[in-house]
Amino acid sequence: MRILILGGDGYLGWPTAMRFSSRGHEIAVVDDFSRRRWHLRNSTDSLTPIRALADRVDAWRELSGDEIRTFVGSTCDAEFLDRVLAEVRPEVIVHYGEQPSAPYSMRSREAAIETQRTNVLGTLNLLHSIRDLVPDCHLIKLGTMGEYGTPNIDIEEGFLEVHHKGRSDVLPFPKQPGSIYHLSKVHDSHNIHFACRIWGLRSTDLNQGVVYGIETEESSSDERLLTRFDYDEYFGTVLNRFCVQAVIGHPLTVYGEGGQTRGFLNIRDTLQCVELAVANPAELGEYRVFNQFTEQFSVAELADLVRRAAAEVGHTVEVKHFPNPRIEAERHYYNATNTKLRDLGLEPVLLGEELVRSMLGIIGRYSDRVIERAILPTTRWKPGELEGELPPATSPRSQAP
Ligand code: USQ
Repeated sequence: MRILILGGDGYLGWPTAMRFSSRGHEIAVVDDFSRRRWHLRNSTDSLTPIRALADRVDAWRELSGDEIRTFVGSTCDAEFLDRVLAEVRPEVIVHYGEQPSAPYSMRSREAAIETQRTNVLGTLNLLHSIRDLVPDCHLIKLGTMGEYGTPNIDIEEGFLEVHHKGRSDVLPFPKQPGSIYHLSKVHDSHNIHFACRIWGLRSTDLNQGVVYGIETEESSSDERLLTRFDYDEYFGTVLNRFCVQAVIGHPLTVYGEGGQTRGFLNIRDTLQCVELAVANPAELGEYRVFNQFTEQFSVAELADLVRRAAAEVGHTVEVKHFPNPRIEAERHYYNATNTKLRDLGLEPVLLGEELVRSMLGIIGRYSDRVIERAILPTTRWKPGELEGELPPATSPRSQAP
């Protein structure tokens, strides 16, 4: 198949490109290197020494014999996107090309606007390009479990059967996201659903949980193929951050009580899920949602797991509760459904001490690259709160993205 991957230079996009290429598909990637630029502005970096996209593609060609085409540009640029779609004629588009960080989206007005412009308008632009150039194409869009928030009822996969005053319907599940970033994904979902209902496009919205892990089958085969691994306040996800903190002897940064519960999955399972969505496409006119996570954990449970696994390989780890910079429930009900991908054949890689120990081992190889300054949170959901309890935030003006 001809598969176009948006955000193909990223944490998940690059391993996805290699996976589909290794399966014999024709792969093209789009990226505008915004993640690399955000890091440059913050003076932070990936833990793993990632190569330039062109070098990765060269290394992949040398090792696999397969070509990955690259297009450098933004999803917000209509002319660029139309040109790429007209040239590639994709049968599938996997869309990771968004600003993915909740804290980044909350750091300033400029960052909030940049996040929603990139995510909401970039995707709206894409929907128009698909409608006009490749209307049969299957759009696989990375959404997030955070769209639902933490309701006091079970979370269903995108839709809820509602009985109201003697009538019933299946309606989009109510959304209560907790950041401007998560909110941008809610707006995306509405726009994509609309495009499927009104224009007859087809899409799978993968409401993904928090991803952890470093290596995939392809990326571990040669150091030049490594994917990025973020651990900083903005782009590091919680388990990846805890593992880096354990290796360098930094106290684990549990925000608040640590009862925040989320769905999690290994990076290897992200690839498996996207492959399953490609192999089992949505029908024309269909908008479907898969909840893409394999296990639920609280933040405190993860901290304890990392502490125990690290102790076995000689790291003494302190778990510390920091004042929570976010506004979120720290003790709540959480029970989310995730049967659709399992029904399609997902075989999860489950999290345990052995897996954490293997992550700690890989992180240890690069521990001299850790920038410790990047670890503690400085962005507060409500500016002015927690003054003096966390490192001082830079003034909103100097935080311009
Ligand atoms: N947390 C800590 N300590 C830390 C970092 C985070 O206690 O050092 C807590 C947060 O307060 C939050 C939970 O861990 O309650 C998860 O935080 P996170 O930064 O790992 O994940 P989140 O902000 O929710 O965003 C990440 C990805 C995003 C994706 C989302 C899936 O960055 O792209 O959409 O996970 S989900 O969480 O299911 O919405």
